Amino acid sequence: MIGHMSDTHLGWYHTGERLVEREEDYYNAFREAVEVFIRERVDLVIHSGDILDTPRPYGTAVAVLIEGVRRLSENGIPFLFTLGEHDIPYIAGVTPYPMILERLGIGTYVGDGKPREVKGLRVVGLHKHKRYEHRLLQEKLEKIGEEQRTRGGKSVLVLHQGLREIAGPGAELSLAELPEGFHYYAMGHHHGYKVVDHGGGILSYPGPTHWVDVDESDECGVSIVDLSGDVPVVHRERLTSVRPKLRLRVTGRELRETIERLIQKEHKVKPCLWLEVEEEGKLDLLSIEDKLKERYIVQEIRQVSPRVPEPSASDLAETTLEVKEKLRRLAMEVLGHERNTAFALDELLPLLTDPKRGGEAAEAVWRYYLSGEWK
Ligand SMILES: [Mn+2]
Repeated sequence: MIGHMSDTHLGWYHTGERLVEREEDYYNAFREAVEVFIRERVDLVIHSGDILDTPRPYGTAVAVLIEGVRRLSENGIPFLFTLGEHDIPYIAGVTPYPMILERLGIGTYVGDGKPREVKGLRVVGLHKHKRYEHRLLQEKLEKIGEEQRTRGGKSVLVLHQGLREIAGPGAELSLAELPEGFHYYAMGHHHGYKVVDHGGGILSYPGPTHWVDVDESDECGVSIVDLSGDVPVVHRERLTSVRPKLRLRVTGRELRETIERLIQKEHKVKPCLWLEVEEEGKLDLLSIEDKLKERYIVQEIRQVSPRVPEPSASDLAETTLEVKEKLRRLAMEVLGHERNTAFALDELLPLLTDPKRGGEAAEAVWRYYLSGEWK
């Protein structure tokens, strides 16, 4: 029995000010996941990456991580992990924080492509590879696939990558690029729960232990994977500590009634709230927030024009794709090099547009320069 978790994002923090209450959400979900694994008596735990929310975390995040993994260790449960893009420092040669688990003797890093035997199970994995490292990733996957073909016994492949069949055309890999013959593919990176057949085995994303973005589901959990039969059985455990979230769009006329209804509701934990109000006239957004913040963590209250219809999800996806394509074409014209374009758009641009990570952009450029991939 494997306990499979991913994307715990410990040390999440709000842009600008520190929202301690929200930061705690990720610690609570992680602690609950550890207790679920102990209760379910799993033989080992696999973490598929994005353990931390930032490669430069608060000390609290590292302390919570160590405490949780130590609890597993004290219960005889080995902790195997790989690294996601949120765990990997942009400065080349710097040791990522989660590696401290190895130094303490309570965790085993499996993201280096070297197979390990743990309680009779063969586990091999890779850390997150960036889009401009695609060729390198393919080579490593091929090598892992070749080694696997000559092996018997139960085996698990651990990866932190997006798959086009699951996450859409923007993802780095397709299912066909993954080697066959593993019993279980323990995936991380995609923030949603997914189980599919692959290569004679089962591939699964448990999704995050706590949602991160407004669009993600607040039904989060971990997986208990039963490897005793020929085909693995994935059992889902919902985490009950996860903060509920609510996203509403109302007209100005419905506003008063909506606020009344919202503040009358009792909640065990304050839900996060996003509210859009369709109104032409002036709205006192601050007084709306004042009324709601007793019962909700108000993430955003926004006034929108009633004349602009809400774009459908498919409209949005299409526009986003068009913009992305155009951006890629323009960048190709200027840079004239596919890998440099991929670096600029997929690595550098997200850092430069994220107020929390903007400072890492220069380090990213150095890392890319030193990798020699730009040549
Ligand atoms: Mn993640």
